[in-house]
Amino acid sequence: MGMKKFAEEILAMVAARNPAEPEFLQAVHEVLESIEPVIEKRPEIAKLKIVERIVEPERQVMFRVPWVNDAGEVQVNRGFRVQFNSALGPYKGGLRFHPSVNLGIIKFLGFEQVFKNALTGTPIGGGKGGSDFDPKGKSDMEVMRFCQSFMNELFRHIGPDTDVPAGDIGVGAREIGFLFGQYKKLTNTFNGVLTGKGIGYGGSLVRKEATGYGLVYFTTRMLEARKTDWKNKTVVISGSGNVAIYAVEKAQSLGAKVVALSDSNGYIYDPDGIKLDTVKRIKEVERGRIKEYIADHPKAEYHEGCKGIWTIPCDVALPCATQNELDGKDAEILVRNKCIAVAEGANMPSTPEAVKVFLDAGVSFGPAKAANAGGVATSALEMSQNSMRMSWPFEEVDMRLRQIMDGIYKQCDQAAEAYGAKGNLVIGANIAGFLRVADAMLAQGLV
Ligand code: NDP
Ligand code: 2IT
Repeated sequence: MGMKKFAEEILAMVAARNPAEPEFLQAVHEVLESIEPVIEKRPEIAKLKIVERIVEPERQVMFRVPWVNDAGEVQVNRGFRVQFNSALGPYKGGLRFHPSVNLGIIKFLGFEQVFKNALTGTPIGGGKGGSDFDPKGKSDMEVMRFCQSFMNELFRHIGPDTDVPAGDIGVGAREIGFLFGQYKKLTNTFNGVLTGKGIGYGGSLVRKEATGYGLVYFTTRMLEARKTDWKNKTVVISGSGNVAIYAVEKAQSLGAKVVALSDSNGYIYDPDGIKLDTVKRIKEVERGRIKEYIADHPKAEYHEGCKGIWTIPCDVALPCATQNELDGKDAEILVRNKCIAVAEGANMPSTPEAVKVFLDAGVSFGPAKAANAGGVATSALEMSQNSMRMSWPFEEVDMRLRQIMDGIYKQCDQAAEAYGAKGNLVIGANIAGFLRVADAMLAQGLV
């Protein structure tokens, strides 16, 4: 059987078994395509059905989340936790609260998480969860009641040695705090069951900054491979949430000029460089909209609609908002504008067509499961500190984060070269991540 056929057959099987889950299929497709040469080299992988097993989550939980809004009305949302793979450690991955959440979205995120977590080299399996709850416009008390109800079911499925959730879109320090409080109340235990906790009650320094900082550390290696660095580079970053904000902070500290940010309504362009203090105030304190930036900085422009952000000429683009936010046409514009590097802070922000455009044009491309792994890697460091009942200083966690991102870059680069795809970090990340998980599954038998 030709290898192409092997991948195609598994993909057809996954499509038939998981109808109406386009994002999950998209994520599986990319990995299957990349690992074809591994399947050829390692016959035991096909024989023991490692790929067929890896595309099937170990466990999927869906549950009702009833809660009461400030008007006294009963609301009903749907909760999810997909425990995808525990070959390397307890399930680990974020919770996403966003109206677009459904099982297929959580499965794509969980699937990606398995390989991302493997790349970090830390002992964590992969999982993801969330809800179609929309925190936008809700009061703190509404968010708290929702989080408590969500945890009233989730608590029986998680634990510090079983499954350790964290944040993702719509889930930050506030939500983690409410979730942790309810978990503690229900189980009468104080442990590291969640990461991204507040610093005062078991959180790790640098976790808040980690995904954005890690993204920039990874991109630094990509730029180095082109014999250049961040100095005087014009950078476009989409989104204006946790990942985007700390990517801006680190890129600016290394001499880059970040000129744009966005949210789901539109984008801002500040040719003088984004003033991050303003963005932090609007987004972290006031929970406002990115267009409010213009009130403080009248020389900046606001444009309705978030797609136009990719038409701004830049040297480096960091998509940090959501899946499939950057398509083939956007990629062509970036290439035409002489963009030299794209690294994914969000999960799967580039469509397959966009990835192809970048790779064909020789743009350095850092795929999400490698480039944004700094967040979950630092979550693993939070778990270690919790287990030891210790906390490391900022500099120590930051140094470990930097080492982990360097290690991920090296693994991806080397795997790509070893399998005949020098410079292709997509193939490198998929192969390096897959091999770690596959070898652990082979060692552990049929479970
Ligand atoms: P936040 O909720 O803090 O911010 C999300 C940002 O993306 C907001 O600016 C939001 O705009 C925008 N956004 C979300 N959904 C959409 C959409 N459908 N269309 C346009 N814009 C959208 O989330 P994070 O910063 O934590 O997450 C951003 C991305 O990074 C996600 O893909 C997430 O999976 C990924 N990621 C996060 C990690 C983490 O540690 N937090 C780790 C690794 C990856 P608006 O406010 O208008 O909704
Ligand atoms: O996509 C991701 O890696 C995250 N949202 C972070 C997960 C985590 O467990 O820290």
